[in-house]
Amino acid sequence: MNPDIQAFFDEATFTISYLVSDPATRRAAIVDPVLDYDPRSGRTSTASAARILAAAAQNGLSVDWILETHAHADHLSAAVFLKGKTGAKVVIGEHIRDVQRVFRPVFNATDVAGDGTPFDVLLKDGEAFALGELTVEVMHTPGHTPACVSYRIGDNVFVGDTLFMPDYGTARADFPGGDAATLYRSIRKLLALPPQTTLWMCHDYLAPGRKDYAWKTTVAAERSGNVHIHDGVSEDAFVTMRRTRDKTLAMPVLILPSVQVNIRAGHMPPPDGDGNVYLKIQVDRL
Ligand SMILES: N[C@@H](CCC(=O)N[C@@H](CS)C(=O)NCC(=O)O)C(=O)O
Ligand SMILES: [Fe+2]
Repeated sequence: MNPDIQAFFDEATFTISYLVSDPATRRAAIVDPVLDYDPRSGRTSTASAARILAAAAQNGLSVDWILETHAHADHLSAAVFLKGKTGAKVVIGEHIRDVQRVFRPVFNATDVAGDGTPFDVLLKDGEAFALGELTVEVMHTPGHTPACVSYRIGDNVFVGDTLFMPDYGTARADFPGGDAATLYRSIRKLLALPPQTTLWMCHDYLAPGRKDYAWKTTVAAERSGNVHIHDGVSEDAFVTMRRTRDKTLAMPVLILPSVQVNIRAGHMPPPDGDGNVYLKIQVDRL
C-alpha cells in the first residue's frame, strides 16, 4: 500500500513540506513543516503550517506524527505549533543528540541536555513504526548532518537533504558534523532501492535553465542523471567535487536562528531575565 502525498512549497526557503496519509485509516504525518520567520523583524508566522493543517482538516485526516528529516539549518521548524494543534509526536533520528552537543556551545544553550529531549521519539536506522495501516521505515542517511534520516513508506522515500533533483545534484556537507564521504555512502544506500522508487526532495533551488520548481523524482532518474552522483561517479570524485563546491557556498541566511530552535525540537530558547524570548547570535563563531 502507498500513502496519499500532498506537497507544500515554501518560496522563502525553497523547502518542501509534505502531508502524508494512509487512505484506509486517514491517519497522517507531516514531514518537515516550516515556521515562517522574518529575519528583518524577528517575527514568526504560522501561515505556512496552517495551510498544511487546513489541508488535513479538509481531507478528514488526523495527524499522528511530525517527521523531521534533520535539524534544518535554513528554516525554523513548525513542529511546536503543529503539535499544539494536533497532539502529534515530534520525531527525529537518534543522532540528533550529536547535533545538540555540537551546537550547544554555539548558543551557550545550557537548557539543551544533549540527550535528544525535547523530541518525543528518537529513531534508529532500520526501525519501523505505523502510520495507520502503513509502515514507515527509517533509513539513517547522514553526511549533510550527522542525524539525517530518510523515511520510506511503500514505494516512496522522503530523502531530506541528501539528494536534490537530478539537474541540481546533492546537499552540501560542510555544516558542523557534516561529511562528504558519509553523504556519498548514504546516497548510494538510497540509490540501491528499487529503480521505480519515488524520491521526494526537501528543497528545490531551481537548477540553471529550469523554470518550474520540482521535488519528485525516482531512483532510476537519479542513478542515470544526477549531475553530482550518477552511476559511475566514485566516492573520491564526489568528495573532491563536494568540498570544492562547499567552499563557494555562504552560510544559509537563517542558520543561526534555525539551528537554536530546531535542536530544541522547534521550541524557542527559554525566556531571558526580563521574561522576553531572544534568539542568540554568537559573534565570529561560524
Ligand atoms: N541560499 C540558501 C542556501 C541554503 C542551503 O545552504 N541549503 C542547503 C540545505 S539546508 C544545501 O544543501 N544547499 C545546497 C546548495 O546550495 O547548493 C539560504 O541562504 O537559505
Ligand atoms: Fe538541510
